Amino acid sequence: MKLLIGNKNYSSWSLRPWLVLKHFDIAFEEEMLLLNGENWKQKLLEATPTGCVPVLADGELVIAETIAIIEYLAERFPGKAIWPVDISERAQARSAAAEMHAGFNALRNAAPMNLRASHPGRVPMDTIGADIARLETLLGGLLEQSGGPFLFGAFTAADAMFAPIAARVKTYQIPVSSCLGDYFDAIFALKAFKAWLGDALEETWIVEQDEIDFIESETE
Ligand SMILES: N[C@@H](CCC(=O)N[C@@H](CS)C(=O)NCC(=O)O)C(=O)O
Repeated sequence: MKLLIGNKNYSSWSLRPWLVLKHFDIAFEEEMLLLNGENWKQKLLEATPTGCVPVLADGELVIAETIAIIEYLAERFPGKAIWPVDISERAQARSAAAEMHAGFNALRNAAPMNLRASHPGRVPMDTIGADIARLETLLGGLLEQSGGPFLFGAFTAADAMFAPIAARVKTYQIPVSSCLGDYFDAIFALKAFKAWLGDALEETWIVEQDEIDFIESETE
């Protein structure tokens, strides 16, 4: 099984299935396709069905789209509890994951994942305030229900879906409640997340469109 991923510093979508594979101890190879450099988009289009990462290859089968990859892993490894075991919790987990996949656009656009950067206060709260409020309600409600440290107690794919939010909150020092702060700390403390972070911090590539200076210059 091979996962095609983007630069670890920036590729928030790649992080999600990578965390699932790593945390649940599923054997896989990884191959990085850079999101920068000469003809990077052309190379991505040639190597993937959608011109985007992540992509999972399992033998002849090629799966694009983060949610589809995670669902495939959950079905391929049914003993791993990638989603919560309880049917109601599983539905809640999938609902949260789908909401993350389809939404939070203001936060995603204004505050791209950039693990090695520190840009406290650079993201205007009037731009991302509604998304943060929704995260407080959604994640806060699930954490209250489970008692933490993860959304459904133990780490599941739902937490993998929100891991890049933890990264964004840290990079831009976005104010959140202590409940969400503790949750994001738990993600940062996860062995699999630390492994990704360690690799990301060693990268030196710049993906200009994911840098806050570039985003600010575009919105002026
Ligand atoms: N809907 C896709 C989104 C994937 C995505 O946007 N990946 C980014 C990297 S994090 C990408 O490939 N960007 C290249 C581009 O959009 O040209 C998914 O869920 O996997």
